Amino acid sequence: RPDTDRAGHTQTLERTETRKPRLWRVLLLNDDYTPMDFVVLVLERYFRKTEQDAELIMLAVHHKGQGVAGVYTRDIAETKVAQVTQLARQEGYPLRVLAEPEG
Ligand code: NFA
Repeated sequence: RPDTDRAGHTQTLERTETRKPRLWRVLLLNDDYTPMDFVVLVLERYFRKTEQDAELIMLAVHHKGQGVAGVYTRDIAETKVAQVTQLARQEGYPLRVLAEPEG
């Protein structure tokens, strides 16, 4: 659609419907070296889990290989991946964190 008419006047089209953004899962992957306490701390600090929920999620990742830390819009999910990866590397841990689209 051109944004001006033949006279050069700006054309507008109102839209009243909004669409929900696609959501992204942030996944934690298991490894043999990252301490369990560090994974729990990450889940509490970056994903706002209670200590009890954080422990359950950490153990699920430990036993099943991966698990969902949280679900966010793309920018927020990518920021959490970057922040957690940076902290893990700073501490010398190989923890892998990634975001994948839901649905
Ligand atoms: N498997 C790690 C250990 O035994 C703990 C861990 C859990 C690491 C979840 C990464 C993710 N120390």
